[in-house]
Amino acid sequence: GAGDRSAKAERMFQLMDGFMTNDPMSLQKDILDHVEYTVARSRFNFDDFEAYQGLSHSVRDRLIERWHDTHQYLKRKDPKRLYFLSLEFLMGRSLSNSVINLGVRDQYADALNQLGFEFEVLAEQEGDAALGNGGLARLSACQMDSLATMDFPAWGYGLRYQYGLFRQVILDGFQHEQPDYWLNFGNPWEIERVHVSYPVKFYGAVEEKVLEGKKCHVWVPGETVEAVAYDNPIPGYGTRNTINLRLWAAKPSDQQDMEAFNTGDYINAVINRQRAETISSLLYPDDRSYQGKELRLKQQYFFVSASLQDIIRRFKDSHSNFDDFPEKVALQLNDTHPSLAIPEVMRVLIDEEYLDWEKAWGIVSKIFSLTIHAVNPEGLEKVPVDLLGSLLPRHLQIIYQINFLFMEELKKHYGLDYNRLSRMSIVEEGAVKNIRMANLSLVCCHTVDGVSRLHLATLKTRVFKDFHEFWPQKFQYKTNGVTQRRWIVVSNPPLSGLISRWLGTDAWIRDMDLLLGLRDHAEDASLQEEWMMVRKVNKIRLSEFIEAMIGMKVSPDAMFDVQIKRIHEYKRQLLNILGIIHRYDCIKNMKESDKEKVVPRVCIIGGKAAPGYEIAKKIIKLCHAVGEKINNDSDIGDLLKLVFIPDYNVSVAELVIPGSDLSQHISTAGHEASGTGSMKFLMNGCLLLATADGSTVEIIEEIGNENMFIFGANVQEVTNLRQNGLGVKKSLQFARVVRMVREGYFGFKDYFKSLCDTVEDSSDFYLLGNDFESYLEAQAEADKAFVDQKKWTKMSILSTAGSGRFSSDRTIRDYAQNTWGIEPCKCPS
Ligand code: CR6
Repeated sequence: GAGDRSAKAERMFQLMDGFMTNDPMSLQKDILDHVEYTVARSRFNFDDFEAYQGLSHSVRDRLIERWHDTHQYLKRKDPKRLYFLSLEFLMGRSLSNSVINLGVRDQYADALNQLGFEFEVLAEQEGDAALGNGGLARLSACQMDSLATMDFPAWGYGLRYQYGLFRQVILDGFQHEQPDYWLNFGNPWEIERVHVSYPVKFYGAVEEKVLEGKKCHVWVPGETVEAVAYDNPIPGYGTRNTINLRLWAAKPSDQQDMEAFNTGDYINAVINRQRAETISSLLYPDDRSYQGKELRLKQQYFFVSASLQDIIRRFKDSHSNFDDFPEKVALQLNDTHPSLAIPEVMRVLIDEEYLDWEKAWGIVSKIFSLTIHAVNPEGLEKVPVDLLGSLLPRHLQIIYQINFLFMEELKKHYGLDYNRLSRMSIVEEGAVKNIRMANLSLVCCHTVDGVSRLHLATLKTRVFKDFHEFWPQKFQYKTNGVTQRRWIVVSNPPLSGLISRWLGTDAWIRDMDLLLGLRDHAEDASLQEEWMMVRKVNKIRLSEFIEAMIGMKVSPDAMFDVQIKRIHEYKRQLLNILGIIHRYDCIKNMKESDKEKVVPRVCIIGGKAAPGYEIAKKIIKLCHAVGEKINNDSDIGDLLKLVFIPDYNVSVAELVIPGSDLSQHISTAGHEASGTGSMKFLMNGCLLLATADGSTVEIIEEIGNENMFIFGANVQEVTNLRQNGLGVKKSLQFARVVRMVREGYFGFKDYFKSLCDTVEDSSDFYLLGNDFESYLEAQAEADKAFVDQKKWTKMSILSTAGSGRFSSDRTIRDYAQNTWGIEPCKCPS
């Protein structure tokens, strides 16, 4: 029952508070206890890694305490909860983020000092949790941080992959993929919940039965797999609220194979059971294309089914019927990956809870919302009907029924407009019949969000034109954001301190709009001086990292020009490299006396290519081949360096971003749905060189054209160029640098041929040739600005000052009000 906290609970509370004190003595004892009893190393003899383990278990205890309190409190209050379903979460490291959000960073640092350890050094021991590919997955992680910080009653649900995103190893300039078996050394940030587990069914057949005079569908599965919960506490900043990210692991089910055991085939029965675990074994490493793979579909249903069983159980704990389900539950689909949740809720309500179709549909149509992250039609998921029908026979029936009713509705509205009906149908007819997951979601979700204003405009006029005409009110956008806790406070402590000193408060850590206050001081000489100092410190740290990683010395006085993100043709790393070749070519042909005017540059590129993406892999090789030439050319010296940072991931980003002067976000306009890397650079006072694509359009509104380097065709121009045939305006300079690659100036002539072909005249789909000239102009502008360090620093301060709108706190507040209908519920401290 609800009631007040019992006397016993009160006593427990006091006791716990007694345990979890944060003075250096208690923390030291706590860390040593964990070294001795949890890690089972002698407290007189342990190394940095073991110290990290002891430390993180000590932090974990504090997380668990708050996490329990939050759950108790929410259970009592029973507010509407948000359930955020995502197949990917790119959490990175947890230690630094946790101690900062818990407000015990300095206490732990002191305690460790007294034990003879340094916090930073131990933090470096932690590996990244890389259960995601790129932007979408890191966005989920940032949003979890904001949900917790703003006291929203929310849960994250996902998959606990045993292998995260592959590690990138570079051999002779080529990318090789190595498995990321990240759980090897244990994971102190998760809590295994062996008793929280649910059976998930696959295959089999649907039988129709009559129960109490009503026709019923009974799905008799052919395979059952158990989903076991692993909970990951997510602490808010400056609040006691600590929410849960629940990830599911697949385990063999006891309900299965009894048959096989009974027939005596013991060995094969055990081996068969092990197969169950493959469902959660690996993350698919492709971030933007979809292949109708059975295992991927199994993953999707597995996590959706387990999550919904959990959510419905929690609801039923305190509700006797489903009438107020929509008042208590909001289900957010992070892209269409979890969209099987829709037919799954219908199935559970109808087949297991015995609601009739209309009633179930009434509920389903009120609880789901969807965020679309894709732009390209190839990115939209399609599942072959045969595959879906064999894996989830009952769901296919339900999807057909939803589609039938939808088609009837459309006919009422449009008459027999068959073209429109076939475009909007959930079922795609053709040689292979497919279920269009986006159409299914659009029909069933009450709200569909794009990830930037431009992205929504594109969706409305292109892929979802028909749906927008039919349901204009369903479509919204929430421009992405990132969390300043991780991307300033954790990753850039010197800047964080500087900002707080100049604003006279650290309240910006929860309210980013306060950064606007920096605008008043942008020209203040002493702020500028401190600002430059901080930037210099971070650049030195980055150059040390580069030297340690690849053994190359770079000068922190040069301009650090950075492009880090997944490698994709549309992101145009190739444009960047061709620009670098041009720069090299210019310096090479320069009179000695002119070289003094050159602004020294260190060009840094990092990112992974999907294992099957040949062109992207060639771009990585080209980067190395060009770097090899430039970096060893004595005519060039320190005027130009090209560095490829291997194995780009969240913790590499945390180090690189604060140390960059200029960052590139140069996708062909209309292709980057939002982009979130740019926001992290912006917050850290790095200037942007960018096209007017995705969220950059909105960044320009905040920072002003004059404080950025914007170039290239805009969306309208891209459309026109493509309609009128490409390659209209191709500069001699562009032709020259492509020819250098083609003719083997950097070696590997045959290998690079197909790469060069992609930008040759009429096949230059991403318009590198068209944008090259204006790209070079923007680069020249950046050089000019950099020479004037006062001007540059002012632009840098104004970048940080204007970055408030790109906090994920703003995004989440908007979702909470306008999509999910949830309110904060703050656990008393
Ligand atoms: N690849 C978009 O391409 C966007 C993120 C997060 C992406 C990117 O522009 O910032 O999502 N899309 O919304 C998908 O993952 C499908 C991405 O990360």
